[in-house]
Amino acid sequence: MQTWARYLLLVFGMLIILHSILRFSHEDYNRATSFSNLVKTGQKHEAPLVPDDYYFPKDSNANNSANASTSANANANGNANATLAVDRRANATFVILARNSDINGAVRSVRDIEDRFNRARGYPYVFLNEEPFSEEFQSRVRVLSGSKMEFGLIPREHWYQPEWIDEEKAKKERERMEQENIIYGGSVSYRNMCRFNSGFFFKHELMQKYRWYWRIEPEVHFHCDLSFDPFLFMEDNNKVYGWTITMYEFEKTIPTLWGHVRDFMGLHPEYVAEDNAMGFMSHDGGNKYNLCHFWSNFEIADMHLWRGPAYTAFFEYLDSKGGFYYERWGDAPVHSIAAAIFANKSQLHFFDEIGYEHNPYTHCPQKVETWEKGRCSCDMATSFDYNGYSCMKQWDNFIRG
Ligand SMILES: Nc1nc2c(ncn2[C@@H]2O[C@H](COP(=O)(O)OP(=O)(O)OP(=O)(O)O)[C@@H](O)[C@H]2O)c(=O)[nH]1
Ligand SMILES: *[C@@H]1O[C@H](CO)[C@@H](O)[C@H](O)[C@H]1NC(C)=O
Ligand SMILES: *[C@@H]1O[C@H](CO)[C@@H](O)[C@H](O)[C@H]1NC(C)=O
Ligand SMILES: *[C@@H]1O[C@H](CO)[C@@H](O)[C@H](O)[C@H]1NC(C)=O
Ligand SMILES: *[C@@H]1O[C@H](CO)[C@@H](O)[C@H](O)[C@H]1NC(C)=O
Ligand SMILES: *[C@@H]1O[C@H](CO)[C@@H](O)[C@H](O)[C@H]1NC(C)=O
Ligand SMILES: [Mg+2]
Repeated sequence: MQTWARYLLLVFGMLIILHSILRFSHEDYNRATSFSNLVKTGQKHEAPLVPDDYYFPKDSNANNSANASTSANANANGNANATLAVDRRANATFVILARNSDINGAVRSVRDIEDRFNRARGYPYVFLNEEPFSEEFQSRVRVLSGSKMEFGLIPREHWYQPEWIDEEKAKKERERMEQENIIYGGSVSYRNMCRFNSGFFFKHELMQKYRWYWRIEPEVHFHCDLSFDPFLFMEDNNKVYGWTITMYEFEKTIPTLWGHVRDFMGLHPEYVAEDNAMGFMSHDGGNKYNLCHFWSNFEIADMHLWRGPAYTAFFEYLDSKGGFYYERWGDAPVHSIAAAIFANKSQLHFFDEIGYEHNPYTHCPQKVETWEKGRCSCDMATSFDYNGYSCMKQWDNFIRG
């Protein structure tokens, strides 16, 4: 044998020995490299996909909406029932909360959603801010789309810390959380934002004329062509809350939240849906919260859910406890827990088709056909779904029953 070949063999042998040692001594290493994990990419969850009926004819994205519906009638795609979605439009809007300083990120997000979806659909936008949007902000996003765009000022009482919050106590808690390095622990404006997104955005006058919304943040990315209308799919199928990423919440931001949720459910059993999704968030019948929630920087949802009596009472109850300021409750756990208890589990929908990125995480479709159909720019292998910090496993188990 050649000398180099012998060396190669030796190195290879040592690698195998090292691998075996690591396998037995490090559980994580074993999990990350086991054969089943390495080949599993592509066929993990069995999430139901949006039926072909909802896909537009193939060329509809290349045209503006008026022409698109003309070609749709010709049924260019050969879909048996493409008309299910093409000529209809939902009572829906995009909603983007942003500061004037978020302008570049807002432009990128609108550019993405226009290219991947809305150029062919023409849904309107509502931008919200606690300060007036600058002329520059307005003109730089307006230029991106022919869709209607409205720019709203948030009423003071929907945004700022209420008078009845004990500022001395709130300040002490902020300082403590900052010392503990809790993300945004010292920020008042972040708390205003979380409370606004939890209880007020759907009350804004510009939002009143709509039933459905798609929440978009500055600096997010849409990685796949969306050749179906998620609003219509949700409306037709009695869905109320759509999401793409689910993960664990930092417990230190919500120490007392779950206790208040339990108390509320005790006070108002009439609001709790029969076939709810409590089992996704608690493995002991609701006693302990497993911290799973939907990442609410992406949401497609029915505002009837937030405007109805159950959520209205729920938000008022939580708000009265002061936890948006004394702790740092996020709109993500508040919305998620509410959707899980006030809606039936079949009304919560995971959109595998929607490639979505909000730094640092990306959801990329997990089926090759979906990824190809969407001409996705994301890497399936780095999708967040089965990251150790994701709650997708809990969702799968819950849905499987
Ligand atoms: N008008 C306004 N919008 C805000 C303010 N703070 C946050 N936002 C918006 O609220 C949304 C969430 O804020 P982010 O700072 O992105 O919070 P996050 O997504 O939890 O954290 P990041 O990881 O930093 O993105 C985004 O749409 C922001 O543009 C604020 O003080 N005023
Ligand atoms: C449809 O497309 C044609 C040619 O691309 C264009 O001239 C026309 O204005 C479009 N129709 C509408 C209603 O936008
Ligand atoms: C645009 O729509 C017209 C029908 O109005 C269709 O004939 C044409 O092929 C479409 N263009 C593209 C690029 O798909
Ligand atoms: C298309 O869908 C509509 C609405 O569900 C239904 O009434 C119609 O029969 C369907 N048409 C075909 C050809 O399947
Ligand atoms: C859209 O929904 C809103 C809120 O439910 C409602 O007030 C409005 O009348 C609806 N518009 C249409 C055209 O159905
Ligand atoms: C949930 O499902 C039950 C039984 O199917 C039904 O009675 C109830 O109205 C549903 N609740 C909602 C909010 O749709
Ligand atoms: Mg963000």
